[in-house]
Amino acid sequence: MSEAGIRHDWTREEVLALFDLPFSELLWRAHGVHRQYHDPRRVQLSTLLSIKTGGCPEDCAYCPQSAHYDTGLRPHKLLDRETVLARAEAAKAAGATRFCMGAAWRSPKDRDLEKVCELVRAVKALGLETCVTLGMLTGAQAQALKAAGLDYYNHNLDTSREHYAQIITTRRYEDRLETLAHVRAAGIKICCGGIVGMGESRADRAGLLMELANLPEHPESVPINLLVKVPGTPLADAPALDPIEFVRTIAVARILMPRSVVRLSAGRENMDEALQALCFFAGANSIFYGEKLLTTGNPESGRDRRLFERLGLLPESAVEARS
Ligand code: SAM
Ligand code: DTB
Ligand code: SF4
Repeated sequence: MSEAGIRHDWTREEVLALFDLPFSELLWRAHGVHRQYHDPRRVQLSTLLSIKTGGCPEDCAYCPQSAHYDTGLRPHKLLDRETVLARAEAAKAAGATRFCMGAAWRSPKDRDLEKVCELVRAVKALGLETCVTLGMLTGAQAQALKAAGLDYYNHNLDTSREHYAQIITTRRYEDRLETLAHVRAAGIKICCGGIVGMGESRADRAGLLMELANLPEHPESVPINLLVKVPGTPLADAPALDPIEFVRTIAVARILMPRSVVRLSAGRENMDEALQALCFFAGANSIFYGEKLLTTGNPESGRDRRLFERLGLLPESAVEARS
């Protein structure tokens, strides 16, 4: 069903025309959409934990966890329940409303999925929203996660259809879309976005956002990651993305997916606070919060809290997140 202002038929030309707008014009439009659909003062906070690290058989060129590259990462097997719960409690105490658990799998084995379902139940019982990212899922696996009470599944398209083969050769774009369809059919909310700064063109950035906006339903959560360049990965020396172009990407995502929560995701350690402020103005209303992403660094929580104070932003509280 379509709703006024919500479209699923964007062409790449239309999306590129938004990217091509004078910067202030683009920001003005994006902020207008943002105010129409969201309280511009509110920011949602998600904390990440890598529950299974490294040794992944996939060859994603950006990823420090791929077994194809030597990044000096210390791998570990699936963490136990106590360890995960302690981290979730700490995230809640620091003010996060959602706890996102990531595993470096191509797809989970059913035995592992059962263990993740237990983790989901336990984290949810703390009063946190739950999100997991485990790679490709079957329909039955998505239903099992739903039965465990999972709120969100993260599965990114990562880049445009055309650029995809430059980044990953061990799975297809269609595989990603199929998993997203299983997650949707199971009634789990979708967290799906991508990475910029991987040497892609503006047409690729437009292509990624077009694919996201033209999904049958917009993802509830859209993470926009700026590549974290990890030594040892093929993209370690990717050319830096112009920060203004990053803000444009956030603004276009906001215009294309008005109701979605757009997350200013990986890469904030390399952004100054004025740039982050511009991203919030352009329509970002969520961040990854806490000292670590999955394996790389993220700004310290106290610093983020001070930034919110300086900008007059209000983190969403746990009570609101559940209502
Ligand atoms: N293995 C699962 C998968 O790929 O679906 C889940 C974990 S994977 C690490 C989750 C997402 O993290 C990837 O889809 C990618 O968008 C993001 N990511 C990984 N490495 C990154 C990096 N160096 N910079 C920015 N984002 C990254
Ligand atoms: C997403 O879009 N970004 C997060 C989360 N979903 C799983 C991961 C970012 C990972 C950055 C590199 C690392 O820390 O390993
Ligand atoms: Fe594996 Fe996910 Fe990293 Fe790709 S992004 S190598 S699938 S952990």
